[in-house]
Amino acid sequence: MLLEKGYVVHGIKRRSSQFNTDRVDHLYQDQHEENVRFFLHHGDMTDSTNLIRVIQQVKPDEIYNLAAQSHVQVSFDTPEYTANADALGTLRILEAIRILGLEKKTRFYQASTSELYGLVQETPQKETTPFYPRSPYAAAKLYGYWITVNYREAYGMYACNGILFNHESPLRGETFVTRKITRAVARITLGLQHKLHLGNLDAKRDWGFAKDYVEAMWLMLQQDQAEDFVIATGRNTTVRDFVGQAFKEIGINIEWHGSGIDEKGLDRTSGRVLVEVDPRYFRPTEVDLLLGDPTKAKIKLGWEPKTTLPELVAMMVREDIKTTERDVLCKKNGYAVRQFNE
Ligand code: GDR
Repeated sequence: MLLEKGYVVHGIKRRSSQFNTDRVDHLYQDQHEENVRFFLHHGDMTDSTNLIRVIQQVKPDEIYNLAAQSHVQVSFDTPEYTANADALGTLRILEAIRILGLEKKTRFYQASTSELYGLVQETPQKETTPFYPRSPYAAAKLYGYWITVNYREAYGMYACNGILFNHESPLRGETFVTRKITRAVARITLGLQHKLHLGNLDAKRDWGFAKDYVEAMWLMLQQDQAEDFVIATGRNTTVRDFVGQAFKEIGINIEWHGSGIDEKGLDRTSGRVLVEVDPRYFRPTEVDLLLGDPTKAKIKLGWEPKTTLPELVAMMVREDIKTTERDVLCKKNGYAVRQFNE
């Protein structure tokens, strides 16, 4: 979106022994050509000196801090790393802006999250709803939220929080529930997978389309004054319903049988079991229900979501079928394809 708006964009990527840029490869520009507008620097949210150096080199007008260990369940396994990257990482960027004297130049966007609401205090959730984090991820993000507010108030920085509810797209990481489902639907229909194993089917999420949501992030940095905003659709759905909608895209009607860990989703026509519950995916503390109220964003930013959930599900299944067709071709010709479907 920023490239389309004519921005020069600098991103930070972590070093890995393999290429890890799949999701931005379509934006790649050969660095030897003229008028390159997209750059990637090696960096890490746990390394202050690195962040200071990159920000010193680039002197950005806007920083979007979307970097995080962002998987809620993984944060229970790696709580300290999550706190380091997500909480202290946010502080490191804010401090870098201050150390470099960029307080009046650089505007800062913090990717805050509906996970802050955690245990339900009020629905729908809005900017004034109290927070109650339910995971090491959410607790780390709580620090990120408040340190952003504090730097705005203490140093007059243009720093704001977008409290974004779940936002999905065909580029979503494969282990988040929506993409796990749409990818499984594609792989099941093309014969690369037999079943889909999921955790809590009753969880309700307010799912929107990431492409609509990035427009809101940008708008938040174009105002006269920095403020915090909830970005959501105002509608929610259970994981179970999402599964049903995704299978419908390939002409399968799912019928649910049993309850709790014995619940199963069957293909109504063939009777074949396609979905099973695996308690390994249950979280020690769960966020049962998220439903956002985006009224403030509508009034002050003129922002509204454009894409409905059925459109989003259809898009994700369609794209996963394309990728899976490529995998099927590879497999047929003796090349290895990715097996992980966790
Ligand atoms: P979430 O997204 O935790 O809301 O955080 P996720 O898609 O991981 O889970 C949504 C809900 O689905 C339930 N669930 C499962 N989740 C996963 N990942 N895998 C499963 O097999 C499964 N089965 C059921 C979960 O328990 C949960 O209730 C996302 C992340 O992108 C955060 O970084 C971001 O801050 C918030 O959205 C907004």
